[in-house]
Amino acid sequence: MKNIDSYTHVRGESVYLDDIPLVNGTLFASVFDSPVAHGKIISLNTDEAMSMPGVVRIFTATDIPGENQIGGIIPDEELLAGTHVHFCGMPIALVVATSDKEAKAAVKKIKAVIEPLPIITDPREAKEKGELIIPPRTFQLGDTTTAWNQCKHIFEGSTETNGQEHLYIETQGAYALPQENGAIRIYSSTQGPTAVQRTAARVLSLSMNQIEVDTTRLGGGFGGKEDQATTWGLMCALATYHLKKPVKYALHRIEDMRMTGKRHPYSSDFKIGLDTDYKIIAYEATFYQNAGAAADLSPAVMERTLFHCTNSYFIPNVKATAYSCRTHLPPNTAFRGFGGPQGMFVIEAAIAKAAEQLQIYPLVIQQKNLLKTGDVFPYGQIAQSEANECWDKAIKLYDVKKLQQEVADFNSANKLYKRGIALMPICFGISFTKTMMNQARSLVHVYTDGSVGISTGAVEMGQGVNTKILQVAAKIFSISPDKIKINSTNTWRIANTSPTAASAAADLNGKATEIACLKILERLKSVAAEECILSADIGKTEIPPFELKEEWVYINGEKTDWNWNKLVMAAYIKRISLSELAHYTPPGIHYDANKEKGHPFAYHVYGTAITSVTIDCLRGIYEVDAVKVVHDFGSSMNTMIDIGQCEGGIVQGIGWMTMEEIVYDKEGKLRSNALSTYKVPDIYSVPKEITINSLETEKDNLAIFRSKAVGEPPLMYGIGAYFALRNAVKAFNPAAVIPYDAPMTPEKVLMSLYQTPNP
Ligand code: MTE
Ligand code: LUZ
Ligand code: MOS
Repeated sequence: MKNIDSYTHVRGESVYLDDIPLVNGTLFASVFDSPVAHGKIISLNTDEAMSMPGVVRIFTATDIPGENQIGGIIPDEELLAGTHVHFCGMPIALVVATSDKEAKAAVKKIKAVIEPLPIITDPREAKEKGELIIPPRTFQLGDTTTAWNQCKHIFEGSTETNGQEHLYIETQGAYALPQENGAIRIYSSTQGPTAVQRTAARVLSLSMNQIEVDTTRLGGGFGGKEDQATTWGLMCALATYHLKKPVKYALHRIEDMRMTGKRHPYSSDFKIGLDTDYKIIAYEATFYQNAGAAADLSPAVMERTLFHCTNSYFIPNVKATAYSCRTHLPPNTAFRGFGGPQGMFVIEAAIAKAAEQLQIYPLVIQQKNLLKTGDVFPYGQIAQSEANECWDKAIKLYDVKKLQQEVADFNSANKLYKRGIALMPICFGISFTKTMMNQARSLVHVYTDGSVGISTGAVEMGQGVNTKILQVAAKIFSISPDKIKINSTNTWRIANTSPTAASAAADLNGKATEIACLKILERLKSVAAEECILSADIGKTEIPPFELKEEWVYINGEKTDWNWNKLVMAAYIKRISLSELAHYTPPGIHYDANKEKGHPFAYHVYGTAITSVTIDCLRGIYEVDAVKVVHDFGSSMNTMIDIGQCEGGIVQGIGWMTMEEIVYDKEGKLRSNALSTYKVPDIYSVPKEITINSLETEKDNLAIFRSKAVGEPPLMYGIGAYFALRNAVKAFNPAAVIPYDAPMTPEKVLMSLYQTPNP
């Protein structure tokens, strides 16, 4: 089945925020944001801006009727700066004008005098100064202190991973409209409509039932709109609240890049110990997360780093500590993988370092230590592992021995081009790590003409969740997909939603939809039983075996003259409800943050990727030749969508690991603030080949129709590209000492190629 949005996407008819027709009298907003990273606001002069053409009003923190507070996990973030600014790009004032152009022109005329205060951009420095968002957390298994004695080989090192700009095609934005009795409707490009609603209520001192948030779809979110779409919804709502006028704000790309947070950069230390046959006996890691100036989702991201710090390996003695460090950068936020990739990079670096020193292929260590079913994760959950199955299938299917030989042959035959290859196994836990968030609701209406309308808490952002939800209903009802419509995500129809995140939207909302459809189906079946029994004139006591198949009722395997539409109408005439609101929460998940033990994930997703690259040893530039994957889809519901998610995730992961380089200067100013200075993968830099094969497993899991979640895990295959590049550089310059510092940009490749050992 095709993605249900493909038709309107191709025709340019799909509705995004900017496609919503504007109501007469709509005003436009634009934010004046802090030009410095840390300081005390001495004065703010808006006089000249106010006198600019078209300007209606300028709002500051004092205009906020409720709490000036948008922090989701910790209340530590103002909507508009009150007395101090904490990052370059922090909103200070909101200009509202009759056009977007006029609003932006007026912003330029605002003058702020800000007394500078010391700026921290480095997470380790923040930690030294005690600037932590939350107290540190430690995950522990076994006892590393005694385990080091059993290790034959011990290696230590440090790593750096940089941030990543989300670069959703549709920038952040919202459109707020006044409703009767002071209510406000907000169209928001958000992954979390309820977060926008809840925070708007807090900031405007309204109750949640007065705020309606509606989202048709996003032009991408990738985590960047899980929490940080809220700000822009609130800016519009604040202006609408005061002016009683519709207000729209869709950010310019440069505003978006400057003012919003990104993937968290991490600086980390590792220590790894192996025995003589390369079993990893002990592993210690310390993570310094660059949280930025406010908590945002950082505590949860930090937690997932700890959950994934051993990737898909079983290690009997583990100690991992993470610090969430407050710096003067825009608050960093969710980004596909949510801290998991940052944790996994460190263990892969530790393994690569061990392999380098021991002069063996890293895959020897990787393979030896893969998780088996029954192994325990450092956080106490027992693995139901597919790691070995994926790995073994990849090794066989793609003939890794031959691939290695080809690389070796190429490298001995070529002086100025070198190839590298690396394997990357992944393991990703599916569920929000905050157990409470794992709940969803679905509202299903069957109309008297047989058509079906569905609303859930899931937000469509290109990942195909609406198609999957539609498939669930089509399968349960056994009706044609074109009888079903998925409606916009709306807080008045579905309340208290979790954001569409953690790759769990199809599972949670799909399951709720399944439950709702089954309940309606049950009622329809009893109508069918009664009606068919009557018409077939069978004794009323026994109900013959019957089923609904492709819109027709079958009795004893024989087609009747009752179809779906007739059945629906009969139910309606009998005054039987054709609507259902169902609730789903996955069973069996729990977590005790005091002990740092529990069963936080409904299940894990596994896979293995083989990445090969070629570098140009004169220029330092490179190409990714191939990424060959065996991925654990469970029993895929939609192969096209799932492969699309893999391809997109892989390219995004490779971008993070190789070319996307966020640069903040010492003053906390974003230097890579446009697409001319921040390079993302384009069509020329995507791998020349991406092959995805599936490990189709029918094993029991808690996924919808056993199709495992697919949204985030493939991103982590991209880590393989970093290590493949290192291996290629080593083939040219075996003496190079290359720091584990991602991204591996062409510049860094070039420097390492011609690096000479210190005299
Ligand atoms: N795919 C597209 N096309 N656009 C997106 O914004 N976001 C990713 C992933 N795939 C994203 C995407 C992220 S970060 C998540 S958490 C999941 O989709 C969310 O959707 P799901 O729960 O339905 O998988
Ligand atoms: N968001 C969240 C997430 O709030 N909790 C999570 O565990 C999570 N995991 C992945 C992506 N987003
Ligand atoms: Mo995805 S980072 O969970 O939005």
